[in-house]
Amino acid sequence: MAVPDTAMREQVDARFMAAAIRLSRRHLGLTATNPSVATLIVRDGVIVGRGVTAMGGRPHAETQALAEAGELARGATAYVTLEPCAHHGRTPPCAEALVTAGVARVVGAASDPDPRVSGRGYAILRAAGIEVVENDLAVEAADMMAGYLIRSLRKRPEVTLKLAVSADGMIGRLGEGQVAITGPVSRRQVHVMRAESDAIMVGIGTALADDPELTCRLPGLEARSPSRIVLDRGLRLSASSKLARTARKTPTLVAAAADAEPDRRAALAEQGVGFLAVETHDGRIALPELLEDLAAQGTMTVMVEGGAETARNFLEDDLVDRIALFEGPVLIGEGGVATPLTGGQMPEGFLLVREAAFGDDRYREYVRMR
Ligand code: AOF
Ligand code: ZN
Repeated sequence: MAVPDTAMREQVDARFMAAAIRLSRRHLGLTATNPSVATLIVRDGVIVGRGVTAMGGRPHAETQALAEAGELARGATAYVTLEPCAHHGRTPPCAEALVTAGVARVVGAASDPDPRVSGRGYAILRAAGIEVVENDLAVEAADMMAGYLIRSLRKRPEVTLKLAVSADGMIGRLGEGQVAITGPVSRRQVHVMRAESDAIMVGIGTALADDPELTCRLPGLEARSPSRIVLDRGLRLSASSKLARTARKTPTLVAAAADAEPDRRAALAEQGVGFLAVETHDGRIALPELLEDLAAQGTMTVMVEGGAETARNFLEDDLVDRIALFEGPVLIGEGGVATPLTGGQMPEGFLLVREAAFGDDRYREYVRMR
């Protein structure tokens, strides 16, 4: 085969890296505190090995892809969505595994901020004479593993604010439980987002008004429901709520003041509900400290699902990294609860990164530029 010129080679690399990034999506929400990484081993334009970080974080993607490729890895190109690790964990470093397998070329996307890796992974490869290309589709890969990167660099989880807004800018109706704003396609999309998150969070107002389940109920993905966290400083959640009654199946955690309502706490604990002791500032939960605690416990991604007050608190504290905006065609009218976005506008510094039509709804996703 003729040696492709540089532009051609870059195109081929970008195509395989895009495929690797798509593959890495498969285990989002299942690998904490490890990122979901993917590896493709490509030989003469054919994929001969593929791997995604396993559930729970090990084995790493490279090990699995190399095992699948076997002898075909010798002389091949490896596409890795994250710099290969350089540290000894439960297995030897992936960078060494790539060297041992005789890979000729490694194309990497995101760099690994983990101090045990950070540049060392690529250095091991280069020292062994492997050709290394860094930062291929780095932005796309970083977007996919934003939770891992934000937890590593900022010591808190990535926060995604999910909003369903009506055509007249409302997110619900006062005093009413769940009001249908978006259609079935959006609903399924929200369930996928839940499956890909490490935790879902709501305020006690929403928990009381809606009595929600906050699980992933897509056929086949039910087991991927993440922990549900209720911001409930004064411990008002009832032991007969769905969140409490299903706590043994899908973890429910209540973020409450340590001394709140001991009787109610005992009743909830009996149902299997867990507790997160929180500090309060000016009568409300100190969100930065809570997020710090969650990150320390391993949480990389949190999806905030409501309601308006909770959303406003996260926005005011500048703790939102991503906004997932679902806009439905319905009108709420009288008694509507307005969107927490001031003037219906996206806050400053958010960039539109994705747009889609979900049935009659319009979806737009924004990422905070730092
Ligand atoms: C890779 N390939 O698929 C992933 C990597 O606890 P350990 O030993 O599994 O190490 C966790 C670190 O491994 C994590 O912080 C990150 O640096 C790296 N993740 N590395 O080579 C993978 N998931
Ligand atoms: Zn590794």
